[in-house]
This record gives sequence, C-alpha cells and structure tokens, in this order.
Amino acid sequence: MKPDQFQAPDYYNIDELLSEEHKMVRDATREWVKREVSPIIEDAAQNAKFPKQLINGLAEIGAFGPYIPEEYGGAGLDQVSYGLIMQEIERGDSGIRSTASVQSSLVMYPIFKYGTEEQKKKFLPKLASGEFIGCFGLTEPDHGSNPGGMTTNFKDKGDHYLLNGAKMWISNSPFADIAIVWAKNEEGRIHGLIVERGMEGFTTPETHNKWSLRASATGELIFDNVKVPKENLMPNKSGLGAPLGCLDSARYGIAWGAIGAAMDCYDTALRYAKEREQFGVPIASKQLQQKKLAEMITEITKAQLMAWRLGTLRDQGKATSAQISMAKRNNVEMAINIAREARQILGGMGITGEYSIMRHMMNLESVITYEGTHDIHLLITGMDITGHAAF
Ligand code: TGC
Ligand code: FAD
Repeated sequence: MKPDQFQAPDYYNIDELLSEEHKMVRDATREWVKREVSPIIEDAAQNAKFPKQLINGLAEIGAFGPYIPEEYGGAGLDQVSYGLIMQEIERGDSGIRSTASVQSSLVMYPIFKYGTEEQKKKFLPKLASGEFIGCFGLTEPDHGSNPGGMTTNFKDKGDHYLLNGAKMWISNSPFADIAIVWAKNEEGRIHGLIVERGMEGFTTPETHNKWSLRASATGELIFDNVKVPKENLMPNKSGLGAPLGCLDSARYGIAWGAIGAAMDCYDTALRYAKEREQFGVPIASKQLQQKKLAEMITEITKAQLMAWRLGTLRDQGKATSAQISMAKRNNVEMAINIAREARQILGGMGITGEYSIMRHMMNLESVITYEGTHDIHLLITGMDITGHAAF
C-alpha cells in the first residue's frame, strides 16, 4: 500500500469552530492512525484478520469510552471530541472504528447508564484500558430491523437467570470478553444482561467470507441454557428504548466516522488526479474529473457542518434521536457515493489494495446497513416530520 500522505480537507474553516482540546484530540488520533493503522490495515483486510495489536493503542488514545467519566477509566471528553476521534479512526478503516464504537457506545455506555455501581467498577476501567473487549448483541437471525420481535429470553431460576437464544452479525463477538445481551424476561420485557466468556453454554462462532469490514471480526452469540448470575442484569432501564438509547450514541459516532472515510477517498483521488497524466495533461485539468472532485468537497463540507452542529446539540443535551438518524443516513450515503466516484478517478488502480478507496467502499456497505439501515433511518425522519410510523 502507498505511504499515507493524507491531508484533511477543511473548505469552510471548520477548525475555527473547534476548541484547542478538540484539535489536540483530533490531531493525536490522526497521528496515531498514520503511524499504527495505515501501515498494517491493508494486510489485515486482505487476510480478514482483526489487528488485535491495535487494542492497546486505541485505549491509549482514549478511543474506548472517550465521554465516560475519568473516575471509571474513561477520558471524560465531550461529544464533539468523541466524534472527531471516530472520524479519524474511520479515516484509517471502518472496522477499527467499529471496535471503538462498540466498546464505547454499545458496551461501556449501557453499563454506565443502566448498570449498578458494582458493575461500573468491575467492568468500565477494564474496558477503557482494553484489558476487556466487549460486544453488543441485539440483532437475531429473524429480527434485524425489528429488534422488538426478538426471541432470546431468560427465566428467573431463583439464584440465577437461565438464558436461551441466538444473536447474529455481532461485531467483535469471536474474541469479546463480555457481551451486552438484550433478551426478554417471562413477561416479554426487554432487559440487558452482561454475559461473560467462559459461562457454560455460551459460544461465539465467527462469521466468515465477508467482502466488507474484513479487518473487523463478526460472529454469532449462542446461548444454550446459560446460567447468568443475577448481579449481571443491568437494572436501571428496560424495554426496547434501552438498547435504542445506546444506538443513538453509536449512530452519532458513525455520522462522524463516515466523514473520515469520505475525506480519505477524496484526498486520495485529488492527489491522484493532479499526478496522473493522460493525453499529455493531468486528468485534474479535465472538467469531468473536476465535477467529481468539486461535488465531493461540497458534500464533505455539508456533512462536516451537520456533524459539528449535532455534536454541539448533544453537548447541550438537546439532540433528538431523529436528528441523529438524519446525520447517520446522510453522512454514510455521502461517503459511499464519494468512495464510488473516487474509485473511478483512479481508473484501474482504484480496484487495487495499493490505495484505500476500494476497502472504504466495501466497508461502507456494512456501515450503511448496521446501526439501522438506510431505509429505517429515512422512515425515522418520515415519522418525525409526519407523526406516522411507516415501519
Ligand atoms: P418503537 O415503538 O418506535 O420504540 C420502542 C421504544 O423505544 C423508544 N425509542 C428510543 N429510545 C431511545 N433512542 C431511540 N433512538 C429510540 N427510538 C425509539 C420509544 O420511545 C419506545 O419507548 P417506550 O418507552 O414507549 O417503550 O419501536 P419499534 O419496534 O416500532 O421500532 C422502531 C425502529 C424501527 C426505529 C427501531 O426498531 C430501530 O431503530 N430498528 C433498527 C435496528 C438497529 O438499528 N439495529 C442495530 C443493531 S446494533 C448494530 O448494528 C451494531 S453495529 C456495530 C458496529 O459499529 O460494528
Ligand atoms: P433486515 O431487517 O432483514 O432488512 C432487509 C432489507 O429490508 C433492508 O434493506 C431494510 O432496509 C429493509 N426493511 C426492513 N424493514 C423495513 C420496513 N419496515 N420498511 C421498508 N424496508 C424495510 N447487530 C448487533 O446487534 N450488534 C452488532 O455488533 C452488529 N454488528 C454488525 C456488523 C456487520 C458487519 C453487519 C453487516 C451487521 C451488524 N449488525 C449488528 C446487524 C445490523 O444491525 C443489521 O444487519 C441491520 O440492523 C439490518 O438487519 P438485517 O440484516 O436483518 O436486515
């Protein structure tokens, strides 16, 4: 793969909207990605292997629980900083950002929000330091967009709960130490349980042959009469709103992350277009290529402003779930379109692993589907503006 020459586009001087701390966090993550992710990511993706050697570095840059308070091992940062970290990591690879998103928003966040003080003390510092990796089990074989229909269930057996069922498409499941599992009790109410590797009857087979997110490990969670200690139920929220509340946080991070992938594709295509000559001139001098590049920077700029504004609203506690859906949907579509156009600017070279574009494009096919599909987020906006749910 070519050396990482990334230069971040900032057409509207958005840096002026950021604090010194935001820029420091962003730049430190950018440097880490250049140093640690770029040199190894192509091999990891080609070999379909999650690069576990990145876990310590992710913890050191504060990518595990950036907004979790420092007393629990988090970095105690604001939401804009969290977004910028996700942007920079996904500039390297969506699969690595997935690991950081899941750990922060889908594992640490529910324990922090819905867990007991004992659960917080037991799990959060180890998750922040990367000693423990977690995963989030909501999707089932027959319930993807409609998680409320889940059949995974637990029964009260006096001194423990008995958990049965299966989850699929779970990021990090093959090597996770703990799983946040959403299951129904005997009354059909959804609760979150912390299931630990090693519990009898709990297995995590890996899903192979993915063409997307190849540097991220995906798998199932199988529960065959798993005895879960009662102290592993998170007591402070139940119902579908509990997992969906975690998704708000993760979807927000993706709205920023997708910008990173788009920036990398744009920057690569711009550099290539200036260097590559055909018919005796750089292809960048041709109107057709300029149209592609001009549209890319316009869309990136709009997405940057949307993400920044959403982050500011979240820091003020004012962002709605529907606003988050709009940003996730818009920014991921923006990124996948830019990846497709950027790939064409590189001609045949665009399909090789010499450049990051094709990898980003394939990764984004998962990103546009997980955490709520493109269609579901459109229907959330539709419901918000009309008052009618069309799911
Ligand atoms: P509905 O009746 O609308 O809502 C049920 C309850 O939930 C509340 N709620 C929310 N709460 C917090 N945040 C949100 N975003 C919320 N959306 C809804 C709602 O107020 C209600 O509360 P209550 O108290 O009245 O009970 O539920 P529904 O069954 O009609 O479904 C709505 C729908 C379709 C929007 C929802 O099911 C949905 O979002 N589906 C998409 C599923 C999804 O996103 N799955 C993601 C799985 S995790 C994943 O993909 C991780 S990828 C990891 C990686 O980065 O690698
Ligand atoms: P379906 O829900 O079956 O949807 C199929 C198609 O039907 C889609 O186009 C969808 O938009 C459309 N559709 C569905 N309902 C409607 C409707 N009402 N109106 C119109 N169209 C509709 N899940 C987890 O819980 N944890 C994870 O860590 C996780 N990681 C993932 C990692 C990867 C790589 C992938 C690919 C998925 C991951 N997922 C995870 C699962 C992901 O959230 C689901 O794939 C997603 O929610 C969609 O569910 P589904 O695949 O069952 O598709």
